[in-house]
Amino acid sequence: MNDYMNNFRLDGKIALVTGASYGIGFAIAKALSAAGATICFNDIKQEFVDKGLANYEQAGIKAHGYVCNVCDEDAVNALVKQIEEEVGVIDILVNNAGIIKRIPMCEMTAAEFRQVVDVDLNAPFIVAKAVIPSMIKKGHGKIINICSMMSELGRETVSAYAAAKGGLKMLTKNIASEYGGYNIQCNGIGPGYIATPQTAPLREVQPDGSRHPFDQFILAKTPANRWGEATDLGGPAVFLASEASDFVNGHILYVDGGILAYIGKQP
Ligand code: NAP
Ligand code: GCO
Repeated sequence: MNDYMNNFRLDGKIALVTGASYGIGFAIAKALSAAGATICFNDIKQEFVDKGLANYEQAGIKAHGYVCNVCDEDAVNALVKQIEEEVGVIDILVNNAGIIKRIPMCEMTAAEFRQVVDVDLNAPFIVAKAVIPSMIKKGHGKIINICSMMSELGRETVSAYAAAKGGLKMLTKNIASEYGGYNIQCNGIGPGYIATPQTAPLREVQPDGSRHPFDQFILAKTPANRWGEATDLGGPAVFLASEASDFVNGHILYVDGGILAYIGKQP
């Protein structure tokens, strides 16, 4: 293999991808595995972890699955300790686990707002805080936070999610600033609109067989004129997890088909 391309390899590296039984996390984990990484992932329930393990096995990947709610700091610290004992020190963290609640702000309860922020912002803080000390000892580390279009833009009904993902963008920059000197690079990936269970409600075929209005809206806003696939995120994740990006720090890499660059197709 061309020696330069070895910079994109992850052989010997251990990756923790949170919430990666399916969806974007699963696609990113598959790509990291294809580049040589050993995959660890978690989900909230054993049932989902088991389904995830089956998905990885079907993809020919021997992953390590754990039950852990990323909002629970004690559980996260125990998870990282268990991974270090059973698999090894985590070289790559992908903070992927996330939820969204689509509720008009004035109808959203404070508890619902806090729940979204807890998973989408507080948890990435908790998990990053748990893995950084060992990364410092090891002399390197990669942290990739899964941000969003809503790290830059707002829209109706996603106030909590946008606040959390906007905060996650700045947490990414702050981790990069605070720990870059330890050879830890912290960057974000900002997916556009990706076809996963999380966005399924936005793509439901209408009773008359037409596309969901939001589906049509996104196609008009996307130069690529398509929804993203979770697999579109694999290459960017491998790049940010690899030595090829050792001088990239505090950057949010938008993988959005051009949405953020485009005013939108004229109706
Ligand atoms: P998804 O299909 O809803 O999957 C989310 C995953 O996170 C699930 O495996 C879920 O586990 C897990 N999770 C949720 N809360 C958790 C918790 N407290 N502890 C542990 N795991 C938890 O979402 P996705 O579309 O793959 O999105 C993944 C990430 O990308 C999220 O951060 C999302 O905000 C972000 N994102 C998505 C899009 C998109 O268009 N899809 C675009 C930009 C950013 P359970 O199955 O147990 O709930
Ligand atoms: C929504 C969508 C988006 C995507 C993604 C876009 O309701 O607007 O769920 O928020 O999930 O975050 O980048």
